[in-house]
Parts: sequence; structure tokens; C-alpha cells
Amino acid sequence: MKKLLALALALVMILGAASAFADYKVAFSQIGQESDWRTANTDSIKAAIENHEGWELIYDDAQQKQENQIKALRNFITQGVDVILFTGVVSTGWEEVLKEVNDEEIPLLLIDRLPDCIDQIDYVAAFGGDFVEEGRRQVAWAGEYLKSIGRGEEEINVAIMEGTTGASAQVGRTEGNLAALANYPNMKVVAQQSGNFTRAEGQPLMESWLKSIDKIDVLIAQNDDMALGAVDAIKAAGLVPGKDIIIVGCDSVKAAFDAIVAGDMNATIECTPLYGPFVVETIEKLQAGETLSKEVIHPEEGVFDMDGGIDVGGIVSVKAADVIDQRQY
Ligand code: GYE
Repeated sequence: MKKLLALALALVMILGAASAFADYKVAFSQIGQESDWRTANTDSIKAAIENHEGWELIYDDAQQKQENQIKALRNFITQGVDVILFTGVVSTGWEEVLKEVNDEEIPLLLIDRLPDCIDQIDYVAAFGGDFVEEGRRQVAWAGEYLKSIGRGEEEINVAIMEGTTGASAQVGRTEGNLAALANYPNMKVVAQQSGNFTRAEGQPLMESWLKSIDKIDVLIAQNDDMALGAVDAIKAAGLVPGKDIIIVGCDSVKAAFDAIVAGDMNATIECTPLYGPFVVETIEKLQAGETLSKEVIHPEEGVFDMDGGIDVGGIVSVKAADVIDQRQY
């Protein structure tokens, strides 16, 4: 009996100690689960926080709705969390709620899709892809590839499949796409519409374009999921993806690597979703009382394609098959 009591007492002490350690609440307002990129991003951040001693993750999936994200942020405030990780489904409309976070002096870490009120609010650090540069690289890859196969003077019809309208990833990539097109007068846009960053919407959008547009030479899809949906539609229409239509995606997810190696896609511009290490490093610095730089940090990213060697300006593409085994997402 005595032994049992001692055991129970020890257990109570251990549990008490564990919960005393896990007292730093890290809240994360995620957009949803629209793509392979998003899944990898969620997994990376969740695992990093959950495996960190003393940290507890409070996670919310907004299912692509801004109003859900606003609700989640207000819940985080009510719960008295210690830090908030935030990425916005769209770029506008965040100032009021983010100022409420500021008023409560909860440190705010901006990640991925940054809000357009970034200069009006306080935040401790900001980290995400350089979307304008990614969009520029997509078109530059297509333009330079066409030159390399002797089609640099040919009139080329381009379709741009955009991401979720109003998302900073869509706004930035579109800006980059259009800016780069000015360098390739032979390429002209014949279609431009949102496929919402999903495979499920990329497929029917491509299907309808193939019915209504005489000739599409190049598809610029602002993420790989939409590109892969388009591949299905192109095959169903009896055309050969990667040959009849040159396809450039973005993100560099595993499925896109597989498609490139199989010859169904031509290239993918990297946008890394692996934010776990950055999040951990930043929160640890925050806990140590360090002041962090407000400069937006863009991770270094590559370009991957069928054969490698395409110079997109400042960076040369790498053959996907050569590095497929090293990919982490
Ligand atoms: O490219 C896309 C995802 O915001 C960078 O969102 C992210 C984008 C990513 O759905 O696949």
C-alpha cells in the first residue's frame, strides 16, 4: 500500500513538472489545406513546436476563410497565448485584428503570405517566399527554354493559372509573371484566371481553356497542384503535357518532381514550405530577450526542370532527376 502511494505521489509530481514546463503557448493560425505545399508547411511547423520542450501548440485551420482567421486570432488573445504565428489567406483586411494582438503585446511572427498592413503593425520577424521573384523566374524559365529549343522568335501563347485571388502569393507571382513577359515579346497571354491553388480547380480550368482557346503553348501555373490538375486535363484532351504544352509550376513539391521525371511537367520554381527551423530559432531568440530584425527574410530557393542548365537570371536550373532523392517535401 505504501509503495502504491509513493508511486502515485511520484506520478503526480512528474505530471505536475511536465505541465509546468509546457507552459509556453505557441498559437498558429493556418490558412487551410489547399495544396501539398500547405500540408508540408503545417507538418513542418507543428512538428517543430510539438517536439520542443516546454512549448504547447495551439493550432487553428481556417479552411480558407478570412473570418475564421480573425476569430482564431481573437481566441488566441482570450486564451492569453505567448506568441502568435500568422499567415493571411488574403493580403488585405488584417489591420484591425492585428492591432488588437499588438495592444495585448503578444509577439507576432509573420510567415508565408504577409499582410499588406505590415508597415502599420508591430511584429517580431517576418519570413516567407519572394513571390514576385518566383513569378519572374517562371516566365524567364519558359522564355529561356523556348530560346534553347529554337523557338525564341516564334509567337507563343501563354496561359497563366493564378492562385487564390488576393493572396499575396497570387498577387506577387502575377506581378512577377507579367513583369518578366515584357522581356519576351514573342510570348503573349491568351488566358489568365484563378485555379485557387488546388488540383481540383486546376483540372476543370485547363479543360475549359482547351475547349475555348485554339492554341496554348505554355502554361504558367502559380503552384504545382494546379499544374498537376492541368496535366490530367491535357492528357484527357488527347494532348501530350510537357511537349504540346510546356508546363511550369511553382513550389517544387514531390509530385511535381515525379511529373518532371516522367516528362509530364517541364519545370518547377522552388518555394520552400519547411518553416519549422526558422520558427524554432526565432521563438528561442524571443524567449532569450533578443531583439530581432524586422526585415522580411526570404529563404534561398532553386529551379528544377527536365534537363537543367537554363539560366533564369542570377540562377541556373538543376535537373530534377539528379536531386529527387534529396527532396524533403
Ligand atoms: O505556393 C501554394 C499554397 O502561400 C506560398 O500557398 C504559399 C502558396 C503555395 O497553396 O501551393
